[in-house]
Amino acid sequence: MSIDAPWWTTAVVYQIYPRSFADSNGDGIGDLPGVTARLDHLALLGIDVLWLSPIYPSPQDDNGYDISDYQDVDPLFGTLADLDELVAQAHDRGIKIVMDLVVNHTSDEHPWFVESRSSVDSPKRDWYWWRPARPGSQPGEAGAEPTNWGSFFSGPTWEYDEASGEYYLHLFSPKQPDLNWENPEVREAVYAMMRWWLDRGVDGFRMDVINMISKELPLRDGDVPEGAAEGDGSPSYLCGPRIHEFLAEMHREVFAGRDGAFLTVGEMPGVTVEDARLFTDPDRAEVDMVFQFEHVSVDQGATKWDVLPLQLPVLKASLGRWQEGLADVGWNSLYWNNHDQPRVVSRFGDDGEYRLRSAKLLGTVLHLQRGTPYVYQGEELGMTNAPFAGIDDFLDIEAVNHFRVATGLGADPAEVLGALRTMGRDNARTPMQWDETLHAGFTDGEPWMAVNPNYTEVNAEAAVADPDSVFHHYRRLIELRKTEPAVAHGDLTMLLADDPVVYAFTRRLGDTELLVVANFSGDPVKPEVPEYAEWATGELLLGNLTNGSGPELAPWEARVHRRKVAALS
Ligand code: TEU
Ligand code: CA
Repeated sequence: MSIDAPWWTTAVVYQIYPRSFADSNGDGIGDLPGVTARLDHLALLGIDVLWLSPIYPSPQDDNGYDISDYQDVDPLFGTLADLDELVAQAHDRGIKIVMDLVVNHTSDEHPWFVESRSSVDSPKRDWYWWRPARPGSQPGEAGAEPTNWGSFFSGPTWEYDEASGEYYLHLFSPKQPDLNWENPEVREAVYAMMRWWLDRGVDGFRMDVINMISKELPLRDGDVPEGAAEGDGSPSYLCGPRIHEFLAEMHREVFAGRDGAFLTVGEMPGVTVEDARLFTDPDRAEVDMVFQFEHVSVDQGATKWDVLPLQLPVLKASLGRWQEGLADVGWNSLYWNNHDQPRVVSRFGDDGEYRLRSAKLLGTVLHLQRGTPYVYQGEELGMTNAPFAGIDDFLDIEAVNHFRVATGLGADPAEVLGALRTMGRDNARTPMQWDETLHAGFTDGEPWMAVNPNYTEVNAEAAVADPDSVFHHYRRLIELRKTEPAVAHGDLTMLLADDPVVYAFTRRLGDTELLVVANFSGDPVKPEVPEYAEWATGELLLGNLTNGSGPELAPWEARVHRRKVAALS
């Protein structure tokens, strides 16, 4: 069957967080030669694209998401020559490279910001968001900030610059000032930089918080949620009035008319299905797909630190709505994990008795949906959250600041720590577990962050050697996307919406129908799927138990059945 669809509809992307992937020179920090040396692991897994988290020169306030030079490599990670070598070696294996594009903000040490800050008359003053103190207040005093917004990393979004008597905007850390995309010079500089990377041979971009680049003018106070110290500025900066215009312009200026097969994915906190249809409609030429956040918020309350138990029907309703919403227009990205999320086997699975089985189940449920799956380093091993003993074990700026501010306001330290252990980004950033030697084979030196002690059991060498491992299950899932067209291109129908433990859906393309059934519990269950007895005696395309059969699913069992049906005309 020949299907006319973009190349990335059958692709799988693997995300590398370079600092935690593989260290080649014993300084305890992962680097580019380390990645290159491990490409065969990725080739064996069968992935098509590698997304590299930022490797650019950076003061590392937010582990590289604070960039001080967009057109070089931080010595921590290597050199431009190392990057060229990685691109060449990846391309040799048929793997494309997607760079992280962090252009909502720069580092405060980027020459653009240094220049902007130098004087109110600087030609680059307007490249960032400078504002005077709130009328009637004393510049620099608490409450004098131009708006009442709280930042993602605690505290206000405004930093006072004594020299000029003005404030600059930073939605994230004070070392991450927001660029002013209203200024056409900013946009042109970013597009020129993107073209430079494409000319160098990279294959696309993952665009950091790209739906925050258009701010609604004038900047104004946000509502203050109950119990919060600061206002919610998000209505002013999420999917602002010019966001579609900017992304269409970017596409025109950077990609249009260029030969090659590229991938663009926009990270978009707070994006709705309706917005995503517009962003990913091929006729509008903005981005290929977006990262939405709804399904990774179903276990969170008013803030991400307000941890709620998973309600499977809520998760299914959310992912199901995205499947439906982007069925006829646009395209989904599919992910459980990235460098900002806790490990999914600990979050939605069982990282104890059923670690292997539930990790495979989660992979199955995700990869059998319609969209482009993303695998985050270590997910293919079933890596788990880490046993952080105390606050000193947390290194992420978000965690460190949250602990300081929350406990300063009187929160119980034990409770704050509990939330950090469950939701903290550090869980994703412990070193990749390669083998059972000291520090899991990640480094010959002292790792920048402690290795999860379970590495003696959970590691790549053991997983590759074991045909029943999570690794080989992911390898089969990735292969299935290429060999069974219904996986990439079939339509999707959710089943059993209200079932508290069974995740079930069908996929259909032509005369092929697939059924996915998965038991999200530690008890056996009979799925109430219509005609399941027949399905169960038919073809089992893939499962996470060697001998899965019969009308009942074992604890954390997942099955993919296939049957032939009358083709839809
Ligand atoms: O993250 C954006 C984001 O909004 C969040 O998911 C963020 O990670 C945080 O958890 C909010 O609670 C992107 C990057 O992925 C993240 O690593 C960066 O810290 C952030 O942007 C700033 O560049
Ligand atoms: Ca290193």
